[in-house]
Amino acid sequence: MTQTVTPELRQWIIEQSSAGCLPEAVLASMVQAGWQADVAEAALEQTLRDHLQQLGAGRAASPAPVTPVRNQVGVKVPDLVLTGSPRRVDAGDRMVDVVVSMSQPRVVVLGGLLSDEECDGLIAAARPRLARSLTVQTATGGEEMNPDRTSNGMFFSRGESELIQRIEARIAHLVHWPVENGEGIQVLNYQVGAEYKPHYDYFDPAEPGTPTILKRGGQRVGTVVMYLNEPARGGGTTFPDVGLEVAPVRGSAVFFSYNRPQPGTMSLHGGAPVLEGEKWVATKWLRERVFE
Ligand code: PD2
Ligand code: ZN
Repeated sequence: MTQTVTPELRQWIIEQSSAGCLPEAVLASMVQAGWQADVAEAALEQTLRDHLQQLGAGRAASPAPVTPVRNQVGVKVPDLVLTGSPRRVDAGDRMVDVVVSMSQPRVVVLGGLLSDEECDGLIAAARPRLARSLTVQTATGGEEMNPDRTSNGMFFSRGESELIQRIEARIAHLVHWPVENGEGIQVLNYQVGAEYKPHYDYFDPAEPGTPTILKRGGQRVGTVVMYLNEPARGGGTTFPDVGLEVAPVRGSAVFFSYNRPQPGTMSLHGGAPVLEGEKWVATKWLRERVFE
């Protein structure tokens, strides 16, 4: 049976949201009241979008919608819910600090995502498995040694240990994205002089190998780079389009998302050369769909 979205329902959605109810809570109430989840979600998104547009008619800029946004082909992207500008957000098993939040590009810097023990545990488990980093070669769909990336790295399998499971569950909770849509966590080690030149994490749609890569989980739509130690100088994560550099602070992380595989997302980013000391990071890439 098709359910029709009535003006009364739209009014109710606006009232709940204006009273400070999070979109997730409004959605849950609608489903509990008998609305089909997909109908309820579409009604919620459309109503809030229309409402924001009306509110924004006389204003300079309206706030970005807090429900996961969809791109032009209907793809949702991972995101944190930062309605009301909270200082800290719930990551399931711990609270995490919101240090910086930027909408374009979508970038959120998080403090205290990992404990010191978790950082050390990741480094210890990764160290014996390090090899010179490869990158996915979009020309063929294979992997290649990339001179733009002079770090050593390794991949954990998803869920391969209790520590990995715990971190994956925390990220999934934080950015509202299923664990199953994540690639295995990658750990990178940069020595002095090593860097990762600016690049996009999504796969270039113009490259011939991209369709093959996309068969497994679709596009990358978000990235979490977690800092496991602190180089004495250098090694920040840069976003050249907006002149932003995120300092590698142990236990903190930078999350960024890109709702379409295009430079217009301004998600160009790089790992600046390490000038003193060494740098350890763990990267989690998030895909559109289940990544088997
Ligand atoms: O290590 C970094 O700061 C960094 C920079 C850019 C990591 C990545 N990209 C990545 O793993 O994609
Ligand atoms: Zn990257």
